[in-house]
Amino acid sequence: MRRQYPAVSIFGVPTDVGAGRRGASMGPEALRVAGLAEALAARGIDVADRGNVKGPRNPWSGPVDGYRHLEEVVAWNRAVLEASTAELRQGRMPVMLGGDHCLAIGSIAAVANHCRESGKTLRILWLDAHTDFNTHAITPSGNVHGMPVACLCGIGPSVLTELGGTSPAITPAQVRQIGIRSVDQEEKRMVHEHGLDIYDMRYIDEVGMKRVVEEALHGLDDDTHLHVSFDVDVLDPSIAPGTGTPVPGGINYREAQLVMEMIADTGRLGSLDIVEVNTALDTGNATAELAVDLVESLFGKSTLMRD
Ligand code: 5AB
Ligand code: MN
Ligand code: MN
Ligand code: MN
Repeated sequence: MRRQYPAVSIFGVPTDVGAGRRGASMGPEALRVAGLAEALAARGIDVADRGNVKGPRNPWSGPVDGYRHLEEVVAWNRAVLEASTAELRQGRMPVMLGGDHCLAIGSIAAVANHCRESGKTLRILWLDAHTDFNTHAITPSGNVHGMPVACLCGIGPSVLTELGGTSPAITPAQVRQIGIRSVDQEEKRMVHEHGLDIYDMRYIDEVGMKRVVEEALHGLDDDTHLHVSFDVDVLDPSIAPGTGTPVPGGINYREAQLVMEMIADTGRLGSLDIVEVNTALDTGNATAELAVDLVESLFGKSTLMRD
């Protein structure tokens, strides 16, 4: 039986101000060209493409006090927060197409507020090669796309930690990170100190993806809002080359599909980011096409169940 999904609202967030390489700003169009909206509509989902949220251009300047482009990152995230909040209030599912991963500060701040208002429990699945838990004091790059989880947990500049009004927006206990294989030296200390639940590649190798996802999804109930933040660099670069910070040793196609299928089975998906698609670095449009394929599984496509 086909599962019912809420109506989906797609937004492009063409930012690369949080990244260290240009080109993630082309991600939204790449995902559209790969047929994201059509794929969801073909699954019977009510889907509206709301176009792009607006933000400042990339000044391409260096870090100031440990942050690159902080003002621009804040402006983009205000727009994301506003767009997500409006859709959640209408009972729709916001799907944010990045763009670099800094946009998760706004998208998750909106979801966290929504959960507080509606009495739901928030669980965040962070699919990524990186933990994105840097601060201005320890970042090796100044790039804010390496900091969104810390900012959401209240560690960062007040313009970002207080973006949604409540700080911290979330607690580390709400987050599960899957596919991790690149954590900076000082960032390691941070994630241990804050008790992040990290399923790194070694753990995935040792126990298998099925058990990893079971553990990451443990404790979900009817009142859980599940937010998936899908950084395409979680995938192995051999299958997803179009991303700005590729790291070898990522999850393979079947592992990625299994994650998506198991999330679909929960029926609790409430919001989604698809980020870090960088078409300037891609082979054709392979990475966006793969992301769309995986999102179909996330929305219930399966081998044996009829649609
Ligand atoms: B992404 C790095 N840790 O902070 C840093 O792609 C990379 O959103 C961050 O996960 C990668 O610059 C950010 C070295
Ligand atoms: Mn990331
Ligand atoms: Mn990443
Ligand atoms: Mn990246």
